Amino acid sequence: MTIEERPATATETARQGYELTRWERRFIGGHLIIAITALAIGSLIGPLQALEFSNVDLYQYLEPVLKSYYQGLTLHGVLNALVWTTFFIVGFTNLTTIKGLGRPLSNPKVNQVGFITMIVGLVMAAVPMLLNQATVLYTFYPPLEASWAFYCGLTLVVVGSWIEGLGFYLTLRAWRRDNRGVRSPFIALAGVINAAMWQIATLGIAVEMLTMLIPWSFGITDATDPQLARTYFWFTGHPLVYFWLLPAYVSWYGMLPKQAGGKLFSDSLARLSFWMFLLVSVPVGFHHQFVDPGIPQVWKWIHALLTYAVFFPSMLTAFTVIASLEYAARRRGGTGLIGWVRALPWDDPSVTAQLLAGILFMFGGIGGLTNASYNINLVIHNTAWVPGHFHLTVATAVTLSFIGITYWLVPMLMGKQLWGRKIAVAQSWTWFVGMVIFSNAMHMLGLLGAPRRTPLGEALYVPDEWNGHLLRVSIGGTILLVAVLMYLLVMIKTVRGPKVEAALVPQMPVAESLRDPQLTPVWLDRFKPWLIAAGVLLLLSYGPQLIDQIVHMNLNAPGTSFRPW
Ligand code: HAS
Ligand code: CU
Repeated sequence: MTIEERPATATETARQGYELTRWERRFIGGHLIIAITALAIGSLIGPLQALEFSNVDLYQYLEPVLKSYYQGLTLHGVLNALVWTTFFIVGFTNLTTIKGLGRPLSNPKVNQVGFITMIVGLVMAAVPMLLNQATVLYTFYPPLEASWAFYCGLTLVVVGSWIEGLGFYLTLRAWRRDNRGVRSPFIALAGVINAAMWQIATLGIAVEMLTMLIPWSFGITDATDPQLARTYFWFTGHPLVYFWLLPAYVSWYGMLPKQAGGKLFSDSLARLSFWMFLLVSVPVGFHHQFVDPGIPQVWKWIHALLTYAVFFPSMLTAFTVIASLEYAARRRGGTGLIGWVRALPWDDPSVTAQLLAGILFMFGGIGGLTNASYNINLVIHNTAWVPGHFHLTVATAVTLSFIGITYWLVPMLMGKQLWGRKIAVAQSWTWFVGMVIFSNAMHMLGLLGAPRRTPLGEALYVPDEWNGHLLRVSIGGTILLVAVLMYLLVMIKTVRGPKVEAALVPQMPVAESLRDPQLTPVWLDRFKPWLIAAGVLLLLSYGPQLIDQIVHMNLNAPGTSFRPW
């Protein structure tokens, strides 16, 4: 079958011709510097945990800095899962808004204020973490209690991301006013949908912080309710994973096809999947609380069903992105049912990173469905299976994709060339191999009943059958350390490399769609119906149970700090 080509429209060409100003490059770059620094520190701590599983205790040598396994685990989780992701995503959404629309931010001061707020929050949260005053892991469940500065700092990071989100929305609105009747460019629209989803999602954590954790940590209230806090947390905690994932999807739909030499297979399906995420990302939080007492089964069951619904847009994504890739590969001469895969540009580190991220995400997605199945969840909940799952998702689908994006983005922002392309390709493969070993072993350990968040190397109850898997966790973790070091080497060398002439600097890849986006139905370009539907669904799926928990609030976790580590 041949698919008819369509030339880029004049408006598409004009938008893509927009050159970032010096301020814009520095502003986006500022987000990336913080993100990559957080990734570097966070991921260097990861192997300490992985090696601990084989009884290699490197923590003892770091005693002055890291007081315990749990302080390391907190830093690892917060820096990698919260800081690296959030700063990268907000920086990247600045880029997709500006370049997607082909115009500057309408209110750059708003974004500046947002960014500064995020930085202030980050510093406030980092200090107590480093001082062992916030060893509460990245989920900060009470009764574990952190210093007030940790809670206030994280709150400010979220508030800063809201402010930047407002800046994106205002820019899109200004563009729409000037381009009535024109479909919003996909990458810009998708970034703003993610920001909108994030604003709804973080209401849970905002209420948790403001009404529970912050007053509790200041001693204003003398006890708190761990069950209610967990419900607020997962209201935000589940959609948080899609806040991480959707920017990777922006790249998979909106950039990767271009990098592979093709086009986006379906603009409509791409938009539909983003709207579906806006609709069903939030009302699924109870799938993290299947074993929590105090939440009636019927609500757990409703959220289990809705989780199957949120599985659907990822299936759409798998179909559309792979179709786009196949189209690109066949244009490059690829043939065969599967053989076309070889014709993809595997020598391009940015492409390789994202393809490998996508391949592992298929397995992460299958594991997600396992988790979501109410009865099977009882087998894997709180076991090593869960970190096995999220290292395929956030630590690979998302992180390796973001790494792949930086392979063109950092040189582009700096007017340089990527240093060590071959090392960068090898870096992605190293990550892939390390993660296959690590995450498979974690999944197996989980099935055998090994608990998560436990220094198993010290545990006295480890049966012999765990030992092989524990060793593989350490081996996988060590390979991942090598991959991180390779990434940092490539980044540092690139940043320090010489400026090159414009023709050698990578361009931002923006994939056109096969069909003219003007043919995409209008209802896939409108916020209002989707926002209303999302609000109604949220009220129905959380409202009654949340009210019940608030009315029956049980302040049973004492105010005296509970700090075991
Ligand atoms: Fe999850 C726990 C269910 C996706 C992250 N998840 C977690 C935790 C994290 C996390 C961090 O229902 C632990 C939280 C904690 O600390 O307690 N998860 C799901 C489901 C999905 C899912 C149903 N999770 C994610 C994503 C994450 C993430 C994405 C981060 C980014 N998860 C759960 C549940 C739990 C859970 C329960 C609680 C477990 C418990 O008991 O504690 C789905 O969204 C997955 C859908 C994915 C797919 C895959 C589609 C495949 C694609 C790849 C295409 C391939 C390409 C490459 C492009 C259907 C799109 C082609 C390459 C070529 C060469 C051709
Ligand atoms: Cu979830």
